[in-house]
Amino acid sequence: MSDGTEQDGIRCMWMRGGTSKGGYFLKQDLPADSAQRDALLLAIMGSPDARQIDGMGGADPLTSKVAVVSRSQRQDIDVDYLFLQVFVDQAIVTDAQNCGNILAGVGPFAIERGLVAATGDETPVRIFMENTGQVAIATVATPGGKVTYQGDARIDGVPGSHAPVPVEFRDTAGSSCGALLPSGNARDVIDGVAVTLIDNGMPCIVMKAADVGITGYEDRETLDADKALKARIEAIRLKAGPLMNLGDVAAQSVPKIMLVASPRNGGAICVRSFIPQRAHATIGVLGAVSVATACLVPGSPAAEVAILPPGPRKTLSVEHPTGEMSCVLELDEAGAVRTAALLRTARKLMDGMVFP
Ligand code: NQM
Repeated sequence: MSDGTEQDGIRCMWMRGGTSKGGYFLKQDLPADSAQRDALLLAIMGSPDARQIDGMGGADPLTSKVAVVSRSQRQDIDVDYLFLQVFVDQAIVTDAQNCGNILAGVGPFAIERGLVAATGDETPVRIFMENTGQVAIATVATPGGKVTYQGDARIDGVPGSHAPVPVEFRDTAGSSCGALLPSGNARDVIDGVAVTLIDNGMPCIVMKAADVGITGYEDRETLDADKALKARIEAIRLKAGPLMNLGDVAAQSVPKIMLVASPRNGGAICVRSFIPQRAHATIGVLGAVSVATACLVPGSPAAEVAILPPGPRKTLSVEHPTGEMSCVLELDEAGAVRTAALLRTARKLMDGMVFP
């Protein structure tokens, strides 16, 4: 730690989960007091510092993430998972959002740490997402009763192939905002821009890219360099916070911003997301579920540009800067999303002690 005191190492596993990366800890290995825990995690990541040079963070919100995992006391649940976003250049650690990418590593981590017993060649792990009180089921490849990270599954944004980790979400509507459409509207207008305020696992503001002066097909670097665009969408975000029951979101990592355009590569929708001040290299998992759900809301800006497949079980390919993410949405009779399923992969990178 920067105060010069020698600290003992803390047991942790570093993993890639989906297109994100971070530290995975057993809850019992971290301080119970959340202020102490957060100070420790800031020191471990090297925050606040734009380069995170004195820590493990990768100078990007996507690589400055933490999973805290414990055996669950809940019925029909194996483990509890708390996600923490450690800001890169501010001394903030927030639990105000889920992360479906880091979630992909929770099942393998739980089995490796002995919290869950492997049940054959595949082990379903039922995970309670403490941030929002919802459940995800991740299926981990466990040939011969042992976790493997090797396999043939490919996800855009990650080189190579790995063992598949299919993840299913249930009842994610209103995870943080209390309702799928927290303002009660399919369409609101903020600063002259038509938006859908939506939360199907991740609070998002969905608007047409063209309405804020871009095509929606730009790469991450171009978007990150566009200061005028960033100022404009941040102003919209700050006004959307109270409408989404999130209050003042100036120091929050939610809501995310989703700029949508017509698909170009045979998908359902094309998205450029901001999380929320930096452009995403791909798209978040629950962010993709939320934006795919917005495409199904009649009258929404997303519905105007989306191309939807027919039927009650829809595979919506969400195009992003480096490929696509396919969300399989199962609808009920009323057309509401009942379950959402996605394919992720994960990989153990390091297992040992980390020094704050
Ligand atoms: O939306 C980034 C990520 C995420 C979150 C972010 C995520 C999700 O790509 O479920 O995965 O939106 O901050 O890891």
